[in-house]
Order: sequence, then C-alpha cells, then structure tokens
Amino acid sequence: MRNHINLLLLLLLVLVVAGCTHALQREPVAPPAPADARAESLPAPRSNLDTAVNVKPVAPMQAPAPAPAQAATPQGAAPQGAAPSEAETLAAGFSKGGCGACHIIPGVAGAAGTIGPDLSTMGETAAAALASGAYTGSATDVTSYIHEAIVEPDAFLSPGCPGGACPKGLMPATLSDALSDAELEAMVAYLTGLPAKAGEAPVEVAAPAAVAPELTDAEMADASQIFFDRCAGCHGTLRKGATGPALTPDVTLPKGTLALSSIIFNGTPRGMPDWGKQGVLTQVQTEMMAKFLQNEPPPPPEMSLTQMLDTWKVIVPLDQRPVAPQTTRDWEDYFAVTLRDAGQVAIIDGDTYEVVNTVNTGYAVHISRMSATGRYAYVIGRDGRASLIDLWMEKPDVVAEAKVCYDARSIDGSKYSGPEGDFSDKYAIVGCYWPPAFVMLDGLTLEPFKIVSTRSYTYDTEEYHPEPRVAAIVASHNKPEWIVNVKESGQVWLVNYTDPLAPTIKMLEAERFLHDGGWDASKRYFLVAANNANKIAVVDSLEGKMAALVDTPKIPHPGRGANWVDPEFGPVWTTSHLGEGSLVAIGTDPEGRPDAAWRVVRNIELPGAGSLFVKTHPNSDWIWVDFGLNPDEKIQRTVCVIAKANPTKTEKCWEIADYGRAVHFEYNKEGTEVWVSVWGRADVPDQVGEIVVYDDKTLEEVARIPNLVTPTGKFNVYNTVNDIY
Ligand code: DHE
Repeated sequence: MRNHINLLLLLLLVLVVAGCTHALQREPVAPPAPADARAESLPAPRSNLDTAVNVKPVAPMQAPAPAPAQAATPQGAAPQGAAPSEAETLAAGFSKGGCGACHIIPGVAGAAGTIGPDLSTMGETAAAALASGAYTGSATDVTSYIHEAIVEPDAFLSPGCPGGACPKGLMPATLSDALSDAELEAMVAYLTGLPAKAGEAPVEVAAPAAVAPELTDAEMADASQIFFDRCAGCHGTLRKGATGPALTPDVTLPKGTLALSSIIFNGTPRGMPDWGKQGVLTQVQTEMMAKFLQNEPPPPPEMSLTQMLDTWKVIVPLDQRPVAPQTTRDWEDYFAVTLRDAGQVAIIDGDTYEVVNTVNTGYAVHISRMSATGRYAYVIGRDGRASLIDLWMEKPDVVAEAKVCYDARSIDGSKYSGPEGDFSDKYAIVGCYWPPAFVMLDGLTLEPFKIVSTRSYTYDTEEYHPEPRVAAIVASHNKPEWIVNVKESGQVWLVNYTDPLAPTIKMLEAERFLHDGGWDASKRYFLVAANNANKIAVVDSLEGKMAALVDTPKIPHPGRGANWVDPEFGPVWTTSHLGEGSLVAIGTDPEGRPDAAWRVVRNIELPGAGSLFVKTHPNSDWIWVDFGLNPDEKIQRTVCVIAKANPTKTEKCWEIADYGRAVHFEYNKEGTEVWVSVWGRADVPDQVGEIVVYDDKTLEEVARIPNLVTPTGKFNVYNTVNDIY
C-alpha cells in the first residue's frame, strides 16, 4: 500500500525526470498557429489512447472545524518573518506535492484526484497492509509505513490505484527531497490519522494561481505542436475532453504546474501515456506542456476545398494503371500493415510473408480500408493525408494522395452495388478530427470534392458543440450509404452518396463518445462503442434506425469487434474493454434468438484491462484478445484466446515477445493463420517491432516478420473487403 501515498508529492517529478533527456522521436515541425500557413505542415496526434480518469476540480472537502489553518502562500511557505504554524507546515507539504491532483485526501482542500489511490482511510489501510502478509517493505508500524511510502514509494506497490495495481514509478521516487523534515513529518502524521483526522480542521493548501504561467512565443508554438501531435487525439483540439478529460484552464489551473507535469511525465493507470518515462518528452518539454495547459488553447486553423486541392496529387493517372494484376502473387491475400512511427504502410504477402513494398503515407498513419473490389487500399494518416495504393501493380505503390484535414482517423470507400447503381470503388470518404468534418473524394483519384461539417448540437442536451469529431466510418453493403459516427454529439449519420454533391443525411441519436465498431455477421447491424459512456450503440442499417443501446463494462474498445456463434446464445458480437479486464458477447440475432439479442450474454474475465482489440474468423475455434494498454509490461505483450466451444474463460494466455506491446490481430484470407503485431519503439534498435504469425488451429508460432517499425493495424485485403471479423 505504499503507493497509496505514491502520488502525494508530485513536486519532485522534475527531479525524477532530470536524467531523461530523450528528444521527441521526430524532427521538430513548424509551429501551428497562423491558420492558413499550417495547411501543409501540421502533423496530427500520434499519442496512444488516453482513457485517463476525469479529474474535474471539485469543491474543497468540508470539515466542521472551528479554526481553519492559515492558507499557505503559493509556494506553500509561511509569510515572511513568521515561523510557520503546524497547520501551515502541513498545508505547505501538500501544496508542494500537488497531492490533490492524484489523490482523494479528506480534509485537504481540492484533493479529489483519482489517478493514485484514495487516501481516505490511509491509517487503516496501512495497518491492514502491514498485517496482510503481502507487504514487502521494511516498515514496522503505520507511521513508518507511510513515511516509507513517501520517501521510497516503490518499496511496496499499492494494489489500490483506480483500475488496478499502481505501476512502479507512478509515484515519483525522489519526491520527498522537496519537503522539509517538518513538512514530511506533518504529512505522515496527518495521513496516519486518517480517517479520524479528516474532521479536525480543513487543510487549506495554497490557492491555485489565478493567472496562467507565461510562455514565450517560441514555447507556445512548440507546445501547441506537441499538443496537436500527442494530446489532441484524446483531449480534443479545443481541449474540451473526449476519451481523455477536458484540459481547459478552469480544470488545469487548480492543479498547477507541478501536478500536471507529474501526470504528463508518469501517465496514469487508466491509460494516459507516460510521455516522460517513454522518453518522448524531456523534463523541459513536460514542464512547458504543463504551463501550456493552464493557458487558453490557441485557435486551430480551418481548411477549405481549395487548400485540399492544392495538396491533391495523382501520381499515376488512371490510363497508366494496369488493366489486370501485374503480379502472380495472390494479391487478395496481401496485408496492408501500418508502420506507425515510420509514417508508412508495408504491403506483405500473406502466403510468403515477404514485404512486397513499403510505401510512404501520412504521419503516424492510422488505418487502411480496401475499396469494394479490393484492388485499392485507402490509407489515412493522423495528419489527414489520404493515400491510394494500387495493389495490382507489380510493386504496389501510392497512385494518388490528398491532405483533407489536419487531424484524421477514418477512411473508407463506397461498397454498394445493386438496384440503385454500382458504386464499387467510385467514392472515398475521410473522417476528420480537425476541422470537425467529413470529406468526400473521388474513389480512383482521391480528388476531394465535398466537405460536410459536423459542428452541431449534442443529441441529448441539444447544446452546441464546436468540435464533434468523426470517428469510425463504415460503408454499407446494403445501401449506397456510409455510416458516419460523430463522437462528441453522439449522433450516427447515415450519409447517402447517390447524389454526392447533395448528399442526404439521416441523423440518428445514439450516445456520446462514439469511437470504433464493426458489423454483425449478417452485415445488417453496425455495433459501435460509445466508449466513455460504457455502451454499445446498435444501428439497423436496413431500416435506418437505432436498434439498441447495450450497457457494457468500462470503456468498450472493439476495433471492429468479432462475430461468432455461441454454443448457448447463437450469433454474438464481441468487444473487450480498456477500463476493465472483461470481454463481453452481445446477441445479434433478433429474429432467430430474440431472447439474447442486444444484451450482454457473456462477460468473460480477462487477466487485465487495457485491451484494444479482439478478432476471430468464421473458420476459427478461437477469439483472440490483446492488452496493449495495460500498465503491466508483461500483460501488455500478452495475448489470450477464448474457445468458442467453451466461452466462459480464457483458454490460454502467453507473452508473444520480450519487448513492446502485443497489438491487433488479423487473419489470412483462408482464416488459418493469425498475425499479431509486436508494437516496439522506433528509437530502440532491435526492438522496433515485428509481426508474429500463429497457426490458428494449434496456436503454434509459424513465422516472425522482423524489423517492421512500430507495426500496429493489419488489414488483409480479402477480409477487409468482405468485413470478415
Ligand atoms: Fe485508433 C481504429 C481513433 C489511438 C490503432 N482509432 C480507430 C478508429 C478511430 C480511432 C475513430 C475507428 C476507425 C474506423 O473504423 O473508421 N485511435 C483513435 C484515437 O482518437 C486515439 C484514441 C488517440 C489518438 O491520438 O489517435 C487512437 N489507435 C490508437 C493507438 O494508439 C493505436 C493502438 C496505435 C496507433 O495507431 O497509434 C490505434 N485504431 C488503431 C487501429 C484501428 C483503429 C489498428 C483499426 C482497428 C480495426 O481493426 O479496424
């Protein structure tokens, strides 16, 4: 339980990180602000998922005390000339530590953080830990236990962080260096006395600065760029919060520079990446970001069709492209593999595991989708650059590209062919995070031709939202429509593209924070995670209406999910979760199995939270699941399988490498082999990443495809065209 106090004194973060001077993994880029100037150069976020807990400020805890302790100065020190009182010393200690940003500490003003353990009953918790037999430190009583927890926090890691055990290093180890002996002693005494002491007198820690710390113009530009690259994906370009909490000054000023620095450097158990520990941000950059966050966000730029057209390039015109496949390889068994930090996609032969070509795409490239015929791969970079790869070329390559947003995550083609026309490969669509919009493009040349803004009103409270971002997009097989998920307003838009310059849009009310999702096996229903609402929204694409909202455990994250037939409940679709170690199966056959439809029929326990993706194939006996964002290094690189024949527990779990994270699965065309990415680090030689291929029947490893730079998503041509998962 030592780490119960772990995050208490975040002040010394700076000291903790003093040895870390790794630079960002890429060259610095141009500063963001002046609107139009950014059009060409602004890269988009490359951060990991941030599912950090919401740490909204709350009113100071009230204690019915007669004599409030005197407020400390902004630095937590007593007024000059006067010896500090006991209460002032205590307040100064908590103030210096910025403890309240990470812990709930009863009686301490503003201490409502939920990143570290709740310290409400610290004295009792420490006593219980000492008596439990699990304790590994050298303390002999509650007081020495709490003292040790502050000065040597990793001596015993608390199991009490929200979301599981506290990871090593979460509480800065040199934190106590910043405290005087008297401050440390006062804090230990106070915490030892909890919960009883909470009622004695409110501890008025230093009031937050009313004015944001200043940054030079150069720092402001740098910080804006880093925010855009690393943070906007989860916190929103306008910092109003989404998957991660809001970071507007009303939220950040009360935390102060030290506490914010600690969170940025160390991350949180709920998914905020540890940018400092990863070596992505230096100490100086961490502190600069903490200051930046206390300032109002600078206004981000807009983008016009003319600006998009200026970036549009047709590298190989239509009449110069092959009229038949130029390769003898089975191009339908190609995998388009995201090499995230290289900004590239590798086209790998699913039969031979050979890398057929590696092509340059957008920055921190996110996903690929195949055109209806499978001939083309559409790829989207986080910087909003869309690339079209022709898979019929002997060496598949980019034949057209266009940058249509500053920040994007989704792309798809038009897949409908039927009575209303043949739209195969005719159009493409890109979903933008910033500016909040979707853009329609020609499917064969990527010429952008229509922008539709998603700025709108939240579905439930009908309040204007300036930044409803476009999350998952899927192309319907049944209608000439795209299903466009608008995250912050909680709407699913059914966009009919038969008259693309005048598209009709049906706006369904779903749930806020729509993120990722996929089809059920019949391809009639689309299931999408409203991740921070802990729900799966089900869209009936045939009827054009919502079919259901299904409650799930914390933060469902399906990727596209996985469809299989449960021995007891019939056809189901599966998601795992970021916030809990759980995989649920939801019944998807309202006609055949109305008893199971649109409810969680299975909730299977997993070894941990932080799961990003699941996958299966109709020919497979297994459901595969990863844990890429679990804070534990071993669990991060573990995969598990669940037997479809006995879907009550994991059948087998194993580590797939001795470095990196196991992320995302894809089957080969036949459904006999499963590819798993080892997501390494571009700056660590020999550990940049690789793909491990497993025989799906025996679960034996059959190959490794080495030296791939940070591989993440993998998209088999045949399976992606046909939405097989
Ligand atoms: Fe993704 C899908 C958004 C971070 C790998 N990701 C998606 C989709 C969205 C999304 C909206 C659905 C696209 C679709 O189907 O049309 N992802 C975001 C973010 O906003 C977020 C949280 C933060 C960010 O800054 O980007 C984020 N994503 C990540 C990662 O950190 C991952 C693991 C590695 C990476 O690329 O940086 C990652 N996301 C993926 C993958 C898919 C994806 C592999 C496609 C899964 C599939 O099988 O379809």
